[in-house]
Amino acid sequence: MRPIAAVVLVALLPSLAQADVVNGDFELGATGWLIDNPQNWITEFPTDGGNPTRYGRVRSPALNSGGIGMLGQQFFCGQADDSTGCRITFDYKIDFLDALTGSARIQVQVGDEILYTGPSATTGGILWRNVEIPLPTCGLKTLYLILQVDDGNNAWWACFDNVAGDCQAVPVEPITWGLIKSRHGL
Ligand SMILES: [Ca+2]
Repeated sequence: MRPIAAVVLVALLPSLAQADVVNGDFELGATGWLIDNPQNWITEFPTDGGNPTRYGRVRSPALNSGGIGMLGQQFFCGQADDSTGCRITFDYKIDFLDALTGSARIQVQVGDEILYTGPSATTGGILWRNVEIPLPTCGLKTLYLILQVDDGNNAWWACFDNVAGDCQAVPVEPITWGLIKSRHGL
C-alpha cells in the first residue's frame, strides 16, 4: 500500500535534500526530519529511553487509530554509481499502549516503494531491534519510517533511533575454478 500522505511529502522534499542522514540519532530532536501524521496522531522526540537517549516517536491515538504516521528525510547515500549500493540501517521498537494485539507494525518506504514491513506487534510490543535495508544503488534517497495501525481503537508507540545510510562497494563474486565447475555440473 502506498501511503497517500507520502505523495504530499515527496513534493515538499526536493529542496531539502541533504548530504548523508542528518540527526539520525535524534539527539537534536526534530532537526532534519519531516513529520507527516493523520490528525490526532503525535510525533515527539523524548530525551530519554532511546537506544540510547533521545529518539523519534510516532504515536497513534487511542480512538479511531487506523492510518499511518511517519518520519521522513531525503538525503544522499553517497553518489550514484554502478559499482555501489546503499545500505540503510536503523533501530526501532514498538510499545503497546491500549490496542488489539497484532494491530500495528512498522514499514519502510524508499521513494514510492514499500521495501520492508515488520512483524505485527503483540501486547508485549517489540523490543529494540536493528533493521537493514539494502538498496541496489547509491545517490539521492527519500526515506520514510512508518507506523501503520489497523482501523479500530489501537494506541501504539513506534520508536526510531540510529538511522544511517551507508554507500558501499557492491561485492563482486570471485570467479574460481570451483565456481566454474559447479556452474557446469563438473
Ligand atoms: Ca538516540
